[in-house]
Amino acid sequence: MSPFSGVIHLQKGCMNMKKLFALVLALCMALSLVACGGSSSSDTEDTTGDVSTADSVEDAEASVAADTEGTTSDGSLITVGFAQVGHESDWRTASTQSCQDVFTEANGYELVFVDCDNDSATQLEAVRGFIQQEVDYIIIDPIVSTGWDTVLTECEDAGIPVIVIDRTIDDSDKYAAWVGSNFTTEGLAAGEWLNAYAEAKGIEISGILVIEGTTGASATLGRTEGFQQIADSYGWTILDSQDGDFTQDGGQEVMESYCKSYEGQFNVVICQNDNEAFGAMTAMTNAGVSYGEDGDVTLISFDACTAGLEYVQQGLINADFERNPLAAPFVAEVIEQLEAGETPETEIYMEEHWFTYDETVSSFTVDGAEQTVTVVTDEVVEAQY
Ligand code: GYE
Repeated sequence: MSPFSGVIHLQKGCMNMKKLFALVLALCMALSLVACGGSSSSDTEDTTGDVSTADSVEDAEASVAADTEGTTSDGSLITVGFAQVGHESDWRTASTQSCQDVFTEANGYELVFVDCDNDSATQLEAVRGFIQQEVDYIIIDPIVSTGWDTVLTECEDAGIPVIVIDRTIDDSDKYAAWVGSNFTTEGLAAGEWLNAYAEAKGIEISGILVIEGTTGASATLGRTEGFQQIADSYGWTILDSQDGDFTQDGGQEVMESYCKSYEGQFNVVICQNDNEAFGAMTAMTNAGVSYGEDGDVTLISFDACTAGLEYVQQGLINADFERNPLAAPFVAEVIEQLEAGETPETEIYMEEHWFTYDETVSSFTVDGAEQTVTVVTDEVVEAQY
């Protein structure tokens, strides 16, 4: 990754007429105040002061909240273009909401939001549209992990810093920072939890079916890779692994076909997000296959959104591996650092938790690192996104 913020600031200063005009206006106002004998402080706050790296969402949120009026030295709003993946899941809704809550006018931002409807061409178009609009910053949650270098070079040439959130870009380093978590770790955790759970319950894993997320998404690649590593190490059989596109309909469709093709051959289903799990549950119920705490199938999911955790609490999903969707406060902090001419961390990791319905497995290890498992209670559900 290339922290090219310094260069960008110079270029931004040269090219952004809107800001230049606002600066001239602010200077005139300041001069007229001095002429009247008043102080030079204004309603708008210069927020280009020191910003520390957030240790938690709360810290980052507090930092954003503290800067509620005008975040540039000239008092103009900071324009942020966000090329969002789409609206395919509960997780996605929470991610969008996080940006809409943080990048408000009250916080000194103008948000230009594009829902790319899970279409990579639309996402590239959205980014090019932001360049034309001369936004100040671009946020991308990349639908797929490749095909980015050309458009990111265009952003760099235009002097617009890009901040990548959640999914990763694997074929370009032309962005200022990435905020997210490690998908492979999520897959590894799911695998090691399953091993500990099967041992504790005396379950012999007969066959595993995986419902993958969108093909080419780093979320899919990492979760698949992590779980596969564990399956290989314990000699488990993965019978099939098909794309459910991170949607409820996709999960249901794939599970319906699995129930027909692999009848009686599987006792573990891995859904790479909660919405797929909801669809798979419907398909299994319709096919007379029981799942969860008292069922024949151990059902594992990822994301841990509120609805997912409710099913975990009821013992219908055995375990859920969280992905934190609340990246926006961290992104705001990155923007503040760039505004201040500082170089942000290039990789910012958010904390995540693993959830289950009872104490059967309260901890396990991944690559020697101790992992704790949270039992879902009403309070846990309520606190979730
Ligand atoms: O798991 C899924 C969403 O990129 C982590 O995308 C995200 C994934 C998430 O549609 O629900």
